[in-house]
Amino acid sequence: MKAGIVGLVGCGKTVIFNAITGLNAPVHAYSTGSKSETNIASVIVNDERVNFLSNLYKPKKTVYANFELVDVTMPGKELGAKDNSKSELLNSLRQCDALIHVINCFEEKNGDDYLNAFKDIETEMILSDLSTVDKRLTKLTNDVKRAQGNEKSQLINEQELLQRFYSHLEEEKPIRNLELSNEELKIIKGYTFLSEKKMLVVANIGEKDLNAENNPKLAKLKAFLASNNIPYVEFCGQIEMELKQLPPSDKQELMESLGIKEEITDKLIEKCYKLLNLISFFTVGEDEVKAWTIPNNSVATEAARKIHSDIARGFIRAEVIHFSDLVKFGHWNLAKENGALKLEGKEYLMRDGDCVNFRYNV
Ligand SMILES: Nc1nc2c(ncn2[C@@H]2O[C@H](COP(=O)(O)OP(=O)(O)OP(=O)(O)O)[C@@H](O)[C@H]2O)c(=O)[nH]1
Ligand SMILES: [Mg+2]
Repeated sequence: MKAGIVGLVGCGKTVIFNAITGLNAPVHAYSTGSKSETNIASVIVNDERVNFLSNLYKPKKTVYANFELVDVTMPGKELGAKDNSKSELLNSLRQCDALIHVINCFEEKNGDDYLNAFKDIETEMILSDLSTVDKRLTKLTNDVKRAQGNEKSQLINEQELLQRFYSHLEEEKPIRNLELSNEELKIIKGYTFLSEKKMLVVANIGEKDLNAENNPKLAKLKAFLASNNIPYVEFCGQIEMELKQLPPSDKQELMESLGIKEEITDKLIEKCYKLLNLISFFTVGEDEVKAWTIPNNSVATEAARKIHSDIARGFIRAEVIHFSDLVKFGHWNLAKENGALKLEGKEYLMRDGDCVNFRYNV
């Protein structure tokens, strides 16, 4: 999974990036803020289940899922400023599966500003999509004229859908808010609309607001996000970044004294999994224990394809034991003897925590 961090200049994107990755990328005060800089890192998805399986099998290799994070500096104060670095920036965000939208709530401002900050970025993404749709529609007008038969009707379908998008975006509404059928989703699969991406909002709060419950300054932003079904979390980026640099024992102590229950990395990754409706399955053995990430509602062949297209192509059966049964019986064979192993076919709906051995033949 790949998440992109967005937000206005100096809102704490790089601080949050550092807090998640434990890296030390230069923050705004030390960077010029005028040129576009990109920080990319990959963090391991901490999963107790993988730890357990690794202990059980003592494999040569243990592979956790990966969470890739992209942080880009907003060039210039003016978000609307037209320059190449901005389109470069938006392009790197287009490649992401989800967006983490950071809002500066650590500086003293009135509550409206937080919501405005959110809307500024949202508008930027909407305008970018509007321009994509506009260009495509212009091209489609010509293509539709030339095309015939089946191709023509496909292009007309696309045209109608994009016209719907256009009117919606023109009202400054994100594509995310439109209800789309599976057919429609298929049509736009090749596009990477920013305002369609699932988004998680991080209120980057000040140190002194750390344990302030129902902070009135945040009320307006929270109400807006709730009514738009956009998930929201609060972090103090600065403290989280400092925490990450500490040795584990000191970290635990400081977390307790500050009343921080869960580390930012785990919490954000968990939220992103939920946001994208992702689940994990595991392959286990003496050679390797590995976690795989797939969309919820994937069937067995889709899970198999994640490993290798050959396994999906030559799929015979999936031998499945759920993680909880492996814990219960403590051994694959014991679980099998007790009837916990199921032989599943191509259409089997994968569950979060399935441990799978694919039988295939190519
Ligand atoms: N007090 C306080 N300061 C913070 C917090 N988060 C970020 N800052 C400060 O705000 C400034 C900007 O933080 P950055 O993380 O560089 O912001 P950015 O969004 O990456 O900025 P650009 O990349 O230039 O767009 C830095 O001086 C940080 O130290 C916070 O939670 N509390
Ligand atoms: Mg930055």
